[in-house]
Amino acid sequence: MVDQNSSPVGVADLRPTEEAIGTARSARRASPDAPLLAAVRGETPSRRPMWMMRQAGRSLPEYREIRKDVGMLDSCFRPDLLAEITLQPVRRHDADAAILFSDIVVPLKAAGVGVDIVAGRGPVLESPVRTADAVEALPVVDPSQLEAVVEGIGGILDELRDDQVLIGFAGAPFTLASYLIEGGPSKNHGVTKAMMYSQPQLWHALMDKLAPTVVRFLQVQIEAGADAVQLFDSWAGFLSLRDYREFVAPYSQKIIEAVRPYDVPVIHFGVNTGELLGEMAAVGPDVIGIDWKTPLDVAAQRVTASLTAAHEAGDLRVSAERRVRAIQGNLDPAILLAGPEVIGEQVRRVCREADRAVAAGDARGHIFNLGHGVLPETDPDAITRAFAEMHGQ
Ligand code: 1CP
Repeated sequence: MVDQNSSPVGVADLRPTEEAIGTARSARRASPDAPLLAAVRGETPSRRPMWMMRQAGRSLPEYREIRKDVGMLDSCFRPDLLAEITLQPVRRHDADAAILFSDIVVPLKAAGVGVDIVAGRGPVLESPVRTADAVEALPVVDPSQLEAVVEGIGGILDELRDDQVLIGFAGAPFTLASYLIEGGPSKNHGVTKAMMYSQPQLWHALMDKLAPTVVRFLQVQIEAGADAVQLFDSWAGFLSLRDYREFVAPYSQKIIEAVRPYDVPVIHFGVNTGELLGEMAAVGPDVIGIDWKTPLDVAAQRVTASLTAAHEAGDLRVSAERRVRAIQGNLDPAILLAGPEVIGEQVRRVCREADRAVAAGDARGHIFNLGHGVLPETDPDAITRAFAEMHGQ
């Protein structure tokens, strides 16, 4: 097996100081016994923790109301709005975690990159990044450019109960790079993959440039008090295992290593990643997020098998004691459109599959989530019912 530790990523100097680690520790407000944190440690939580990707946002009328006259990215730099929007679904559904209302392009915008979020479409770049000059010109975000996020997090922590955690997040290298290279949302990520294959040096230069921005965005959130972070490589599932391993994994690994000293759980998630789960686990997250296509017990078993094989083959990334992690997932978001009976049955099925994974020793705990984000047309009451159903078991 290739030694994955010799990658060229220069984020090592971004490892936090003792002072920064101390700042983060005293900023966190959640109790260590909060269900999500207990589940990650493999203890029995007071209830099974649950949150939903994209729980903040489009499905809620109170969100549409507050965002009426404010652009998406503008709202991410208004501390009052980002706090309020983050808290709306937590109040409404009694979620065990708040996910920071932000976007994966926020650190790029903060750093001065010309990017906007176009309604109904997603992030759109003023000029795509496709040349060595463009990569060279790409700024790395400075923490001082993210002060609005820090202030917003303060407002969130003031209101969360101590059994509720705040999850910060960042986009991971492939997903972020795809928006930069394509210039906007893409169906097949063709331009991105073509650059990877035909100009690998340029690809690696872009990854080297992006990784410190991702690390800093995560660090700012953790030092402001985030209790956990999720690294979203949403579109990594468009890659083959071989390409993921060569072009993406070393960077995700370095990013996770750079935030590891804070000792907050790191969740790693992508869509269509059935083939990549073992490799995504090998980059070092505490929790692996699973999309809705693979049953949780099957996914967890795959992760164990893959990590065991990697460890036995001498893969230095995988130590013996880091083999078993918590799993997060994985109700199909479309189930929330299917009526109360189906929601109830399917919530119970996902829990049974997670319990099988834990019983088999393939996971220490389970965080209930969707297999990707809430669909915008979802009835908020169906979401509340799913939370109540899950918590009521
Ligand atoms: O006007 C609006 O309401 C815009 C819709 C919207 C929202 C609510 C966008 C545009 N981003 C967000 C917030 C957001 N984005 C959050 C916080 C809210 C929450 O999760 O509850 C998070 C975690 C993200 C992260 C994000 N943005 C990802 C990774 C997660 C995922 O869903 O896979 C990705 C890929 C993006 C890009 C993006 N931003 C917005 C859209 C519509 C998209 C996807 C576009 C595409 O299909 O490529």
